[in-house]
Amino acid sequence: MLWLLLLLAAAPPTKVIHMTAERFTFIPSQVKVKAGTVVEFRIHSEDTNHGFRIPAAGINEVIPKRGKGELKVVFHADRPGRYEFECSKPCGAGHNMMRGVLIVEE
Ligand SMILES: [Cu+2]
Repeated sequence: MLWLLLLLAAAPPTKVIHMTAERFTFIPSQVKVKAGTVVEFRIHSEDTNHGFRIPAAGINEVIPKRGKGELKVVFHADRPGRYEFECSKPCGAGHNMMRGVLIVEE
């Protein structure tokens, strides 16, 4: 049993972020975590397909349209900084404004 406790103690903290995507916004559009956190985004759409891209992290995934489940993306937020994210699937007139930021604090 001791090894299990040690394993749990060593595991980095995970933070689940539930996010909604809809024309033309992410809710929440600003997320703050502490450096060293494993961030697990769970994103569902309220309308059409959207994309979820974090260019600085090389992440680019599709958020399925409403009713078709959610996107799960895991990001190891090891380094402090601002990580902009954006919709990467053309979704209408406001597509280019559909963005947000993950702030990783020291
Ligand atoms: Cu879009």
